[in-house]
Amino acid sequence: MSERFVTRGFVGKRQDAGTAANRIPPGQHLVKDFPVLSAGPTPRTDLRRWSFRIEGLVKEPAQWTWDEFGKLPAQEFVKDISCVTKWTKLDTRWRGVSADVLLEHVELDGRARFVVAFSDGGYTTNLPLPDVINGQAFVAYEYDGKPLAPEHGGPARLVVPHLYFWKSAKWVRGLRLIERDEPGFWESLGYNNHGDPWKEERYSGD
Ligand SMILES: Nc1nc2c(c(=O)[nH]1)N[C@H]1C(S)=C(S)[C@@H](COP(=O)(O)O)O[C@H]1N2
Ligand SMILES: [Mo]
Repeated sequence: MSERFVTRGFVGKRQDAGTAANRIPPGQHLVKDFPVLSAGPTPRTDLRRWSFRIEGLVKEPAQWTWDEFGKLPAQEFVKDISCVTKWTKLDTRWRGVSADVLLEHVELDGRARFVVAFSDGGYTTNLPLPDVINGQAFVAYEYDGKPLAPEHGGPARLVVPHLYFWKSAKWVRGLRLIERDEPGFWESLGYNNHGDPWKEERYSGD
């Protein structure tokens, strides 16, 4: 009787662990907390002066103030995230605006192939345009039902959950469309240009 109980509990736990394990990319471990990784100080931008911009290879740049950005159609996103320093966090819950919605406001030049996300403080990261569209990237301003904390990129950050988290630019202020790829901050310091955690694209040459 009690033996059966133990067995059932054990099987149940194993199934849960198995499901989570399928969601952890190679070489990563699960965390429950939310580590902060910033290359410099946390910028504090006055929301009255904040704007978000889409520029570069577009017919006309698009720009929103903080109030305007808050009126764009927003969605909830629940995503697993993986940092190149080997932590993975499951089911992170964000609210923000899909990059698809933002890009609807511009007419892309046919030469646009890559995107550079740029941030307050000077951080940049580069992405191929196909990794930014079709529901794969969003600009988040809430985390877990609360305004995004400054250390995690508030007031707003890019989130690109299918790539290592350095691609998710904190304090993001815009996206620049370009024709030829340009390495961003970490990419020019030896991180992989693409950063797919399932392929362990950690460093240049991986
Ligand atoms: N602007 C900016 N964005 C950034 C960074 C940074 O230093 N500056 N660090 C990147 C890295 S390496 C990681 S792992 C994540 C960390 O996000 P978190 O501090 O919210 O965990 O943000 C990314 N975005
Ligand atoms: Mo990172």
